[in-house]
Amino acid sequence: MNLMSKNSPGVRFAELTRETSETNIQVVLDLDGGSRRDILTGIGFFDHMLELFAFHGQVDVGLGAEGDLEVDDHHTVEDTGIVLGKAIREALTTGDAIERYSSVHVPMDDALVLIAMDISGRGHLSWNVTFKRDRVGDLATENVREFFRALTAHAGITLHVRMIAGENDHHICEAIFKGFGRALHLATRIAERRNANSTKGKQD
Ligand SMILES: [Mn+2]
Repeated sequence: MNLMSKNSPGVRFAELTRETSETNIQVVLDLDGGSRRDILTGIGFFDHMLELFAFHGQVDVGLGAEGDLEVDDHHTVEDTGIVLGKAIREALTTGDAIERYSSVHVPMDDALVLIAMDISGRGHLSWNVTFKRDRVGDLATENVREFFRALTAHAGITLHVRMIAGENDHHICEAIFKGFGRALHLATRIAERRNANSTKGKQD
């Protein structure tokens, strides 16, 4: 699953493996990639969502997860969030000042969501989304929140996800994952202005 060359200077890149009794997950991430993706979690709809995140986030992602799906999808989805969150935090350790803040409104047919983020170093998720169904494909809709809760906690991102409209759960999920990708892309751009994101002159 080696998608890109490692140790190139200035590349905002991370490669992580996390193994527990419940899951075994590997991630490679390049924040300045070109949307190359190699994603397999064993949960088809979740793969579809992670593909949309990578495409709209303009990041290269290699992700393989083997989880205890015989139990259910919870551990695999949550632990994928943990590892992806850690990879985002690690890829941002080049010390470059970044824009840090971003917000996007993303429509997907009937669905419309607001995604607002602050790469503050503090993990926080504010979630205002209601689904109609318990599952979309083989992904439990309750675990979409668990994914973002785990990711934001380990990435150190403050994230607000607000569903403004939406009838179809597939569309709502697409709007959320596309929106998260687009917001992450904007917030991780190198800042024009030095000390761009805090009056404290450092990440506060
Ligand atoms: Mn779709």
